[in-house]
Amino acid sequence: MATTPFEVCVKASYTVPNKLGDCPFTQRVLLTLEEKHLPYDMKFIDLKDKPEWFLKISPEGKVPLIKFDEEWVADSDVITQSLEEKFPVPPLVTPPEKASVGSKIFSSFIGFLKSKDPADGTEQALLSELSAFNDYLKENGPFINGKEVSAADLALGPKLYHLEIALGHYKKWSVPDSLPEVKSYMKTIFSKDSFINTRALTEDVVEGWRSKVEG
Ligand SMILES: N[C@@H](CCC(=O)N[C@@H](CS)C(=O)NCC(=O)O)C(=O)O
Repeated sequence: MATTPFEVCVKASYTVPNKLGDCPFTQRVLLTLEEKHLPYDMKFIDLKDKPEWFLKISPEGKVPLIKFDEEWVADSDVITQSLEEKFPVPPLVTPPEKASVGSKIFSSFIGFLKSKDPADGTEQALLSELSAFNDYLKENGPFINGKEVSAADLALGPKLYHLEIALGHYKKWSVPDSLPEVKSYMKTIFSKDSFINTRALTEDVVEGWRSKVEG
């Protein structure tokens, strides 16, 4: 068990100084640290005005970044896999055959969010991904790997949180009652302590998607 907190560069809030912002990839890393009971210190990065020191350690200028053995490591895929290798207990491994469950939901959400034409099929595309996920959860749930939360849930949960807030705000849309397994999955993930400790403010999620919707 590491006792020195991990340093993590995270997106800063747009609305409140020194507060965690609205990056689902950052939240995925923080959720992994929380679920593994590993301490961390957040360094808040203003992505609209990136400090020089951050650009030096982040070649792509992206968050999240974590410091492992004096070296900064980028990308939530790489970081969460390393955390699993370094700290295998409690295990969060999702079996490879289940790892991509729900993985098209985020891109179809963005397609629908950006769409200006209600008849272009983007809402239907999202509904079809959510419906497939609903069927999967009914058979295999409550989590992607069954009884216990695993890495795939920690990647998907923050994306569903963005979906709920952004579509609610910009499209007055919510997951339909005909998909009860998805609704209860979201409720369960969103109410975990690890999620509450690492979630973005609603205002930041709304602000974060504004340029995609209005741009
Ligand atoms: N593949 C990366 C994606 C990370 C990413 O796209 N982060 C966004 C914030 S959510 C970012 O830092 N964007 C740079 C910018 O906005 O300038 C990961 O999984 O960590």
